[in-house]
Amino acid sequence: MSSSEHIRLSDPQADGSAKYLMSRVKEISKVGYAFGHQDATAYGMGWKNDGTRYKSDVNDVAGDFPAIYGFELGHLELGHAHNLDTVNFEMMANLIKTAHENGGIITLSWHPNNPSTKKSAWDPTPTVAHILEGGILHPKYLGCLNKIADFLKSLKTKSGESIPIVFRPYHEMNGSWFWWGHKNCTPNEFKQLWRETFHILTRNFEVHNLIFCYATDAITDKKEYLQFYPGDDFVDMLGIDLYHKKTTEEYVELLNDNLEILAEVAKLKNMPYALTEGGLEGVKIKDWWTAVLDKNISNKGLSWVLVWRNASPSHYFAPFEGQRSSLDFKKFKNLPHVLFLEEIANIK
Ligand code: BMA
Repeated sequence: MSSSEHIRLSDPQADGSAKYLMSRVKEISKVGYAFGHQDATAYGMGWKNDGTRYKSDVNDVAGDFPAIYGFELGHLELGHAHNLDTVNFEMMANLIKTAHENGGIITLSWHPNNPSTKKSAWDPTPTVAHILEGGILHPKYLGCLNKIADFLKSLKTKSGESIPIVFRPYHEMNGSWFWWGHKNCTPNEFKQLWRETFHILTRNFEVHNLIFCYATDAITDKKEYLQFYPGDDFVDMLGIDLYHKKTTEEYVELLNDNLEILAEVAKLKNMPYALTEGGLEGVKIKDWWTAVLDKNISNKGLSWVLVWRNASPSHYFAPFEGQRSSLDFKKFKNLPHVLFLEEIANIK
């Protein structure tokens, strides 16, 4: 059994819910690792939640829901009712509440539009310097964070307790596809962006239910992992996003090599860590879950692995009924060290 009494988070005013979540996250890796899915209950193959049901492709196949629930905040900063992947924010808040009340863990990513050009997060036009304190777009950025803060603070249980969140902003910054990424801003600008965002959320807007997670894309070494790291006072947890894009051999090497580096950094910092995004698009390999994924991540000390969203027949990462890896996914689910909702709910 864990105790959150001695947990310290980067936000000195972090509330009890965030501390308790941190103790659970640490506890998980002592037992195994948890399974997560992005937008698990928002939509899946051939269905979209209209707010009237609670369903997930993962549950349809494996007979249990994921332990970790990824949701995405992109376009909340614009005041839109739906995120960039057409998920309604009010419904998302309800799905978050249910997942939390069931004992699941919530992690939020954020693909904000480029504040300078108003185009997507993938518009690399340099903008970070403009949104920092003193920059021409700083007031606008404060407005964006105000909306994010309001949403985060609105996440409460039926009895009014705050719902803790693993917040994973500005991810994959070592790649250059996002406006906050490598080459589109300097490491110092990135670090400043992270620190200011941290202070604005926690001090100005008094958001205290967050665990801050720093997550890169695939790396070549420890130096690359830490190139944009804002400092131990601003981070609680570490992550890395690793997708199976090329051959199995290449992915096996990537998992082993990158997760070893991640574990080394995390152990030095005494932080929990996770494979914060991953998967094989279309899960084309029948026994991918046990033969590729579990085989290469089970002994790495991870708290979880989260596979990306089941968006469409050409963009999905978890099985659904009849999908070719379904049988293997059930085997994966039944492995004693692989934790789905029922098992994680018992980790107190
Ligand atoms: C990417 C893709 C996009 C999506 C984005 C944010 O990996 O899935 O289609 O908009 O994540 O969820």
